[in-house]
Amino acid sequence: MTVRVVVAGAVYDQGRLLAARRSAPPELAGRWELPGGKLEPGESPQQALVRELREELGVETEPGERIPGEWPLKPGLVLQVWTARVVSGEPRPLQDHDELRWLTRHELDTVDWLDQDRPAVAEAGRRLPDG
Ligand code: 9L3
Ligand code: MG
Repeated sequence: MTVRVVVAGAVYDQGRLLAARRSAPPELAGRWELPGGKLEPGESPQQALVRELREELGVETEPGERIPGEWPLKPGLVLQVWTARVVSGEPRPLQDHDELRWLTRHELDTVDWLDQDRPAVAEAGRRLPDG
């Protein structure tokens, strides 16, 4: 079976991590995630991430490093996470999300993350300042 990659962004700004609340599909609505989506054929993970964050949040971003690890989503689909920073624009929930929050390290547990994102969020949180 070909495994497709979903790439998500650990988007940092001023010592905080961006969390996005899904509005779709119904079974995921209300849960929080690191924003992103599926690689299109021929795209690198970084290209896909930049495109997804542009489509979903209306911002231009610069990908950084990959957060080590790969997390299964469902059969044939795995999650990879890259750090990113916003280089222009202010993130807004344009599609698939209805709320965004910037969380400090101490606030990471205040939203109901998708189960599948939790290990990646924990790893991403280690890169936040102690504050
Ligand atoms: N998914 C899980 N965690 C994430 C992302 C971006 C996506 N951080 C799951 C939700 C969907 C699938 O991957 O089942 C495809 O995501 P999308 O293209 O609907 O964002
Ligand atoms: Mg998406």
